[in-house]
Amino acid sequence: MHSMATAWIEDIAKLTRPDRIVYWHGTTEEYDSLLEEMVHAGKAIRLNPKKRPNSYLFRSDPSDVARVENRTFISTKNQRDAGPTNNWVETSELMATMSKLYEGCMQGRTMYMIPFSMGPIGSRFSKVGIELTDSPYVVVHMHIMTRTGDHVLPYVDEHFIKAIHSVGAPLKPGQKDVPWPCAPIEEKYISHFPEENTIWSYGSGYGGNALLGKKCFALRIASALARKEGWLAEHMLILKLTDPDGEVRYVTGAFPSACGKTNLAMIRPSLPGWKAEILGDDIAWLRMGDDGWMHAINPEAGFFGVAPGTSYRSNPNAMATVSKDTLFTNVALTDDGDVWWEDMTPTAPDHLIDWQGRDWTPLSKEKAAHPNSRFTSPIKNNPAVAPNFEDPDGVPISAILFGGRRPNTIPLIHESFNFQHGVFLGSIMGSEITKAVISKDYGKVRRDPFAMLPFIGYHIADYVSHWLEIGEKYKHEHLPRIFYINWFRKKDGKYLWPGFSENSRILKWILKRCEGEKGARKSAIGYMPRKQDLDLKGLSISETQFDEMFALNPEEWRQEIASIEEHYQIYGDLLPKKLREELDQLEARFAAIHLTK
Ligand code: O2Y
Ligand code: MN
Repeated sequence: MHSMATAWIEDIAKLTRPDRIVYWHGTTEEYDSLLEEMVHAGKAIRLNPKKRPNSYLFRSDPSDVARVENRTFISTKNQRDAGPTNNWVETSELMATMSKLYEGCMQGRTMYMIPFSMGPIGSRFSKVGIELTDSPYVVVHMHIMTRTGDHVLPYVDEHFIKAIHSVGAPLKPGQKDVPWPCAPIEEKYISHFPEENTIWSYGSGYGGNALLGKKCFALRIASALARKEGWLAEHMLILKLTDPDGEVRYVTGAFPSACGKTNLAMIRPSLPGWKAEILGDDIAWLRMGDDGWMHAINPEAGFFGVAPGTSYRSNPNAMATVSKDTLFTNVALTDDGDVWWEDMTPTAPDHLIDWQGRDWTPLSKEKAAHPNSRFTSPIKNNPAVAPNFEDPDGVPISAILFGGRRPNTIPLIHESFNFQHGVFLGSIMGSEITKAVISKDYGKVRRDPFAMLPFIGYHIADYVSHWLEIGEKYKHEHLPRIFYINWFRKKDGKYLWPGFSENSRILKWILKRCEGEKGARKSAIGYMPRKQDLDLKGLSISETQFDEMFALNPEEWRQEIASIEEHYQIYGDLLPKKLREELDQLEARFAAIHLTK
């Protein structure tokens, strides 16, 4: 162990005062026995091994069910460096507040020391960290989501990421523990110190708040590191596509939530002869390779996927992945010891135990599984995992896909004019605010630039500038082409595009464009396919339907430009000039169409 790591662990142990410290070596035996311990302690339920081998169910406290953005902080010395999209507290002030909370916070508990690698161990792309946590739930999840254990230790040097996590619920001598200890909302802190390579999390045991390798490290801290070191840490899937001639290409894609990102990452193409394999469903680290291509790795080793909505129809590969070796959180339990969630099957079972441990029938008013209930499975269990998933050099990226859920305005697919215009498309990404969210903003667009709004670990203006600088620096290299997708355009309340496995037809067009094939017309917003450019064989898409999917309605675009203008206000004076130029040019192109009419 590096001496800096030893000293740090000793300091944190002195501060938090756990009853014992356990070093996680990363073996299957430890994993099995920790789960056994949790089952005995009433913190986990072993599922029926005949139905779901080597799988467990956890139920969280009802108050601790998701990431807590209003309790998530980017702490820097100067507020300017965190920017307008992050909650900021000055470094020494936040450290003082949290040190007070950490004092004795692990009393009565075990502190686990988990060395972990984000990315294949030893790859030049990868980064290592150590998470100290008093949650056995976190330990078994980190075991799946990252590469953990002794084999990481040789790579721990002075640059390791220091990640501390406590559920914030010390136990007095003799005090009985609860199944899911956590602290009240106002005491939760998910704090990031990008200038110190440090994450301090307190009070929540759930997902992104507690599995610190994921959003905290691989996105927020890594995005700040990436800026310093000249690469990109992005909220993107990585997909490998092989055409019928055996030609292999890779794409990455960033989408706001509820846009089918996991389904696309696990697509089964409808086009004959095409194969899709998955490298990642959530996070990609991208950097230029020596071959002049931008390469991507997935820093994670597991999926932490949303369960509700996942079914053999929507995502058969996900269903196969979770058929064994899976940890479930907040889904329902069936009478035969298996799991269930909304839309897993066309009809619900007659009786379940819901995510809060209560009897449930189809007549119950509440959902059986929490809407943010999760499955945690190793990526290698996905039947379509790419065999080169562990390649330490990553994979060369042909295209970057951006997108959003928009019932109007945005066509099914368009390609940016160039990389800079592609960065503009990333900066204006967003989805329509739906009825599901009761809000005065219903029908407006919620912008989520690069799907990174909650995950940029520094000033958003510096983030988009960094993208633009990458474009400038590597303009003579093989930069990925950038596309914008909207699977969700509607007419009379009905989706115009069938989606799911038919999306392979759009992927085919994207790859043809990357190969330099013409197959497109220039429009005011970018390049779009004509009907003859898309492989629509076997689909019945009428001329009218096609035109509706690609229509650019001038009035909708007038509103869109105004809405982008409004969104750009968050940058204040710091909006990069190149983005302003792109918006002005977009407006001018629509004005020119108007004049020619
Ligand atoms: O609520 C949580 O803690 C999970 S959030 C999450 C999990 C997996 C992948 N992406 C996300 C996200 O919020 O983007
Ligand atoms: Mn995500």
